Amino acid sequence: MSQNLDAYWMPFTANRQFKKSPRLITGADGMYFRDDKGRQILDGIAGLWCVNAGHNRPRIVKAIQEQAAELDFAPPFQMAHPKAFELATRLAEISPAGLNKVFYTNSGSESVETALKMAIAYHRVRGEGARTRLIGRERGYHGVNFGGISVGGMVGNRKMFGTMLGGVDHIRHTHDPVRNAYSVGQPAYGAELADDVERMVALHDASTIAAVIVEPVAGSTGVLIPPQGYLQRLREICDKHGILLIFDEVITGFGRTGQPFAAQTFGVTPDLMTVAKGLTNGCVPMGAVLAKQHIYDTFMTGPDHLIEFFHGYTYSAHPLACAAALATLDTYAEEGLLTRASEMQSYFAESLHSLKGEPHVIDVRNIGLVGGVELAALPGEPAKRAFNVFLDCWEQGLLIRTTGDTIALSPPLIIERSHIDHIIATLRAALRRAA
Ligand code: PXG
Ligand code: PLP
Repeated sequence: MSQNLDAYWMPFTANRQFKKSPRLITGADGMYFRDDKGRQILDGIAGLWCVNAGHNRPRIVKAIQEQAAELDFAPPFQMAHPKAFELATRLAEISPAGLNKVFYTNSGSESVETALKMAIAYHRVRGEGARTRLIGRERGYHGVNFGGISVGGMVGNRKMFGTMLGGVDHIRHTHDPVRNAYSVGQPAYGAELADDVERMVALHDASTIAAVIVEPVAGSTGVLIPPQGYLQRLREICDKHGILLIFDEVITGFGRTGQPFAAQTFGVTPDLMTVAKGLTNGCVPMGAVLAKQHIYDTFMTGPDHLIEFFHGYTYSAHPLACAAALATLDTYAEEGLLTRASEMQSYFAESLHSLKGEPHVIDVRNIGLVGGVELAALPGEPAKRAFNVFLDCWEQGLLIRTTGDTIALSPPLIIERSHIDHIIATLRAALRRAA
């Protein structure tokens, strides 16, 4: 290895372990990565839950190349370029009913910050400026910026960073391995956990609460599927108290759960929805917040030469990202990818659940083309067993993801049955080898 690995401080990475034995990806195509040794690696996680149409899709590559040659950048403040509007219209068309205003960001983390700020500002513009509290959920992941880690609920992402945002509280998570282990699809037990929002209201009063933010399916924290009726109940309670409901669909968006968005899969529409990742098939960084018409309208007051919402990014609606996103939506539409997970999910679920009974496996969870396999932790060494399985799979030419002792699978939506067979066989063998 001649390359100098010293200067790059890698994100969310065990830097020292990596630099001792680097895993370098040098190319990709369809379901596969290629590494620096020329090996083909089956991508079991769509890059990082983002390459939903598979890698290096020609239509998207071409759109980015052409856009780069035509318009490199256009300032997004007081200016725009046509593709920004075209994309917003296209996004509104596939989004849950009523979510028809699109605000652009560059990542999931920025989408979360944007949605939280929108929620607080919305109430203020309406004359309820005391509604500033934000309610998140234990084990939530909402990116890494200060708002996101404040409403998030993963201790490792929070404990190092001081006091974060004030005025934030959390409802309990829904993971219940005692009652729900090995559920296929939505678990039966736990809808009542949504009543925690009522407890928040009893404690803080609804007049101080701006919004509740949850992932419809929690991904990063270990694939937690919402119990039957849970999201419906959250919706009802938020409505009752005038609290905005934000769905963070950064992972679940763009077909992961079987419909374009999890809101549609579960039949519950939020007031604000954050997306990123699959929006551009992971090709160019981009995120967005989708808002209901009435939220947008609320801001459209005052003299019309004044800015209504003091927020935005230099790279909001970046031309390269818009071009990539439009070509991505074309690819999804042409190949029926936004509903393909609903066709593949029963085969995927059956294969995944066949891991029950393998060494160390204590739970298997699934929805659409998302799978979680939870392992018993090595005594005194949390996360190590799953990480060892990850390393073993990599050696065998399969990329998976681990969080704590849960293995997460979220393959590209172009996956075929033969790939599923290969993923499960490789994982099974790795589990049998694992200490
Ligand atoms: N919200 C949710 C629900 C996410 O899953 C973000 C926000 C932040 O997006 P950005 O683009 O700022 O990373 C995410 C990101 C994992 C993993 O292995 C998941 C994410 C990021 C990194 C790792 O589960 N999700
Ligand atoms: N920091 C400084 C000094 C800036 O001037 C800007 C943008 O103009 C930013 C941060 C924010 O950068 P971005 O808009 O890319 O998020």
